Amino acid sequence: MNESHSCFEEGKLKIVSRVQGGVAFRNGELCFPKNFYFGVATASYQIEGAWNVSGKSESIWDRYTHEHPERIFDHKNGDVAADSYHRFREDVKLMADLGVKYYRFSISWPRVLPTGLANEINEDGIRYYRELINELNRNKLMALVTMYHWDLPQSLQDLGGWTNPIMADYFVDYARVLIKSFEDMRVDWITFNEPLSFCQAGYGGMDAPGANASGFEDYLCGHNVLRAHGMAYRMYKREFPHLNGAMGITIDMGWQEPATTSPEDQEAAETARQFYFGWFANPIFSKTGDYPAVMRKRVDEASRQQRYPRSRLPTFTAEEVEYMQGSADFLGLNHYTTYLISPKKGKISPQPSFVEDAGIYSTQKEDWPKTNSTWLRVVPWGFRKALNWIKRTYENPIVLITENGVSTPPGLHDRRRTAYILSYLRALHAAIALDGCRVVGYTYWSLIDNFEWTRGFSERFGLYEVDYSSPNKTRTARESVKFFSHIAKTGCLPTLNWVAQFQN
Ligand code: GBE
Repeated sequence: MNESHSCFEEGKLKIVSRVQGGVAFRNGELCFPKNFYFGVATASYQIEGAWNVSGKSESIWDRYTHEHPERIFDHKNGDVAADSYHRFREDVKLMADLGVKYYRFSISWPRVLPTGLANEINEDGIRYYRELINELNRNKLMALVTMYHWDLPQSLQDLGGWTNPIMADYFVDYARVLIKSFEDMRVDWITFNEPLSFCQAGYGGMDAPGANASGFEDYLCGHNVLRAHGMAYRMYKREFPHLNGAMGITIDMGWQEPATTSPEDQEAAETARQFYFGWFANPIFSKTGDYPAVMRKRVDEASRQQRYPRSRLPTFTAEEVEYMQGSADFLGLNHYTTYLISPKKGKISPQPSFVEDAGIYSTQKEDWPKTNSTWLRVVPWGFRKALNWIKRTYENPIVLITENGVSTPPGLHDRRRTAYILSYLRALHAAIALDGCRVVGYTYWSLIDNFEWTRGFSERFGLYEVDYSSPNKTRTARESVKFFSHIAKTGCLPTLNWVAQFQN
């Protein structure tokens, strides 16, 4: 159990044991363990464009942005975005220059299966992703592929989307097509990106498909996504044992800090962690294989008071618990920021909602540094606390940071990005070296500027700037590229003197 091991071996994310030891100072720089890898991330709808090209069908984000431009901050959409469908070779070149070891990207389901179902495979869709993976592997980059980063085929939404239990079977069919199509290549898998985001915001908030049924549909979505994940994982291990690849799920966790040291605030913060993270982590990474107890208790109780004959939170069968429990080789963690939590006072509202069920009130501290995203303040210590909470709560699982990053104003001078990455990586280093958290890699979000969902193109997370007005969607390195590539290439955090050299 204790030997130091690579998580990526022979080009595969082969998770065998802990990455530990080898944490050191070299030339005055703080270094990560030898086999700790750095990567960058994107997602299909956010960068590809080519929304109706070569047999791709409509996704829920195509439909949503076309029918409701007013719900997008700048009234724009991902029809063209950074045009990575045509410019992926350039993107791979950027990554090779950066010196990262892997690329986390996602596959557009409607590009591969235009009907949403496995009756018809769009060969051009498969060709595109095969060429991308080939290009990566040729450049000694590994592929970490997200199967679902929110762009559901509209045809499946028409059947109720993730609220329909049959979706779990359809997802397994889709997953099997993907695994088979790239069987001869070096690929590791993430089933879902941030179920909390697409279930809560998609079925009870502002994201596609724009359903407005929090307290019902978000729970149904979560339920079926968890089933889909568990079933896909078992299928992978049963049908493709020879591939010896890794499969995990990505869950996002902002750190929920109690607003004060009062017992009420501390309890509310723990409830928030269980509702916002445990909802998806508990069934997979805890021994119970089920929803967190506090979530079960609160939603059951609220449902009873609201006179529903049954809880709005569905129940897993014993068989479902069995296949979900332990169904991941690693926990993909997206982390950006921190919140202050206190209990929401007053009676349970007659109107069902996820936030009401959790019964928490969330803010951020005014003096935490702001960024170009309203929701994102710079609180690096929250990262270390989140990692330690995960370590305690789920018996120190293997964690891969699948997203962390910050938006900056347009332009190439992005000292705030450099400062953000440096401070968050120091916190991460402490979590590994001092606290013994088993984190095996760090993925920066994002390689290039992209379509930020309801925030349109107004938020720029890229290490490379994209000039959307230029015909070639020109990518240009920001200052932070020099900084991040030093880290990716050496595995060490540069000193402040080093950083100061190129910042002006
Ligand atoms: C990730 O989610 C996504 O996986 C990725 O696709 C995205 O590009 C990246 O974030 C950067 O945004 O009204 O502005 O306060 C806040 C991170 C919505 C978690 C934003 C939803 C952060 C959860 C809405 N949040 N997101 S508001």
